[in-house]
Amino acid sequence: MPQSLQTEHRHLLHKLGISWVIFTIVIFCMVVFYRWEHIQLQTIRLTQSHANQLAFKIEGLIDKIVESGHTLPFFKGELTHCSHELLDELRSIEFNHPDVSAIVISDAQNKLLCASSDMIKTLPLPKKTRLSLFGPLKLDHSESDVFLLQQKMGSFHIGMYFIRPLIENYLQKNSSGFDFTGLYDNHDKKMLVYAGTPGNMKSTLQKAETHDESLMFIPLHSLDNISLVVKTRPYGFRGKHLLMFILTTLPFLLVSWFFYKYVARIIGNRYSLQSALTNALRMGHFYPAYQAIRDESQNCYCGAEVLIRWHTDMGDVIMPDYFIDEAERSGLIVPITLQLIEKSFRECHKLLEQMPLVYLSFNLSPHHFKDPDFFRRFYELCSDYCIDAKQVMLELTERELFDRKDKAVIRRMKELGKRGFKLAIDDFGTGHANLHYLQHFPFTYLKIDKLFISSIGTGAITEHLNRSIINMANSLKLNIIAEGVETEAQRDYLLLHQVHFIQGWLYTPALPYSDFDQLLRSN
Ligand code: G
Ligand code: G
Ligand code: MN
Repeated sequence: MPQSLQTEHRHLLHKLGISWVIFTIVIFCMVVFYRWEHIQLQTIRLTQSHANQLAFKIEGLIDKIVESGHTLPFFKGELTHCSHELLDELRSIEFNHPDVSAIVISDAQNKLLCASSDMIKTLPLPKKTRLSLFGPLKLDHSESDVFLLQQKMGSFHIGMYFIRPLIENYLQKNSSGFDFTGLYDNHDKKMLVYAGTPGNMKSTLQKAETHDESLMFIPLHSLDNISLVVKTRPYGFRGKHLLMFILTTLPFLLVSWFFYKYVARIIGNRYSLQSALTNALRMGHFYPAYQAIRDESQNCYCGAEVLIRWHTDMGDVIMPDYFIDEAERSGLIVPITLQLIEKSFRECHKLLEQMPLVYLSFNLSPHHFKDPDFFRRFYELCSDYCIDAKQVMLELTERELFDRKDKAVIRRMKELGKRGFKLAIDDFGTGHANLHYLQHFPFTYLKIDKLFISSIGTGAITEHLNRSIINMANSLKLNIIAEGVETEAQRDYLLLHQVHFIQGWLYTPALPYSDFDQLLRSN
C-alpha cells in the first residue's frame, strides 16, 4: 500500500483508538456514578428501615414502663397525702417491674405527693404534654443518672424513674450498623442519651440542621418533642463495589470492544489498496503525465506516452508501480484507464487538432481486451473528442503476452489496426515473444525496454541483444521506439542503428499537461 495511505490509515486507527478509550472511560464513569447513587439510595433506605424498627422498639420499651403505673387506681382530686396502702402499692409496682427504679405521684404543679423511694425529694417543672420525659437527672445517693417518664392522669401525674443504663444498653444493643443512636429533645435541642461514637456532638447536630443524609431524626409518637437520632456509617467505597462496577460494565466493555474491532476492520478494508483505488476512481484522482517521444529523423517530438499518476487527498502523487498490479487484479484497471484516456483527450484534443502528426500512446493489458465494454467506451471517447485514430497509439506489454489462439483478441487488434490506431508491443525483450509469435499480431511499433537501453556501452550481454531486437523489428517492418534513453551515448548508438524514435529522460521526463503543451509548441 502506498506510504501516504498507510499513514492516513494509521492516523485514522489512532483516532479511533483514542475515541474508543475516551468513550469507554466516559461510559464506565457514568455506570459507576449511577451504580454508586443506587447503592447510596439503597443504603439510606435500609438504614431508614432499621431506624424505624429501632424507634418502634423504643416505643415498646416506653409503653412497658408506662403500663406499669396502670394498675394504680384513678384518683379524682381526693388524694391529699401518701397513705400506707398507696405507698405499699407503689413499692409493689417498683418491685414487680425490673425496668422501673421508682414510682411517684405528684399533683398538677408536680408537687410530690407520694414516692416509692426516699431518694426522690423534688420533681422537675411539669410539662404540658400527656407523656413527658425528663432527664438525665441526678438523684442523691444514686450511682447512675435516671430518667423520669411522667404521665398525666386526671389532675395528678404518675412518674416512673428508670436508670440511664437501661436505655443506653437498649440503644447499644440495637445500634449495629449505625455510628451512633440516641434520643434527642427537639424542644431543648439537646441530646438526652446516646450510644456509639457521635464524634463532635455539637458539630454533628449543627450539620443535621443543614442537610446531612447520614443523620436521621425519627420522631417518637408516644413522646412529644423526642426523636430517635441515628447516624449511619459514611458510605465508603468497598472492594465489593469495584467488583460490582466491573461486572456491570463488563458486557458493555465487551460489546464496545467488538464494535471497535468491527470499525477498525471497516477502516482497514477502506484503506486496503483496492478500496482506495475504487475511491480514487470515484473521486477522479487519476491524472495523465505525458512523456514526449522524439523523432530524431525529423528533429521534433512526434508523440507522447501517457503515464498514469494518482493524486491523493493528502497531496501525494502515487506512481503506477504501486497500484497497477492491484488495479489489474481487481479489474479496476479498465475504468481507471478510461478515466485516464478521457482526461488526456480533454486536455490534449486541441493540441492534437493543431498538430495532426502528434499521437498519444496508452498502455493496455489483456484485461482491456477481455472487458466487453472497454473498446465501445474507448471509441466513444475518441469520437466525443474528435480524436483521429492515427493520433492514438496503444501499447501492449510483451510480459503479458496475448494468447495467440484467442481469436477474439486478434480480431479486436486487427479491427484497431484497420481503424487506423497505432499498435505497439511494449517492454520488448522482457518477455518470451519470438518472431514467429509476433507475426500473428498486427503491431506496427516496437518499444525496446529501458533495461536494454541502459546496457548500451556497458559491454553486458544485454547490450548485444539490442542489435538482435533491432534486426527482428526491422525484419517485421516495425517502427522502433527506444525507451528510457538517458545519455547521449545511448542516443548515438540508437541513431547509428537507425532507431529514430527516442523516449527518455535525456529529453524530457513525464510532464503535466501545461508543461507538455509548452514543450511541443516550442518544438
Ligand atoms: O509512470 P512510470 O514511469 O512510473 O511507469 C511505471 C509503470 O507503470 C510502467 O511499466 C508503465 O508502463 C506503467 N503504466 C503507466 N501508466 C499506465 C497505464 O495507464 N496503464 C497501465 N496498464 N500501465 C501503466
Ligand atoms: O510503459 P513503460 O513500462 O514503458 O513505462 C515507461 C517507464 O519508464 C515509466 O515508468 C517512465 O517513467 C520510465 N522512464 C521514462 N524515461 C526514463 C528514463 O530515461 N530512465 C528511466 N530509468 N526510466 C524512464
Ligand atoms: Mn509503456
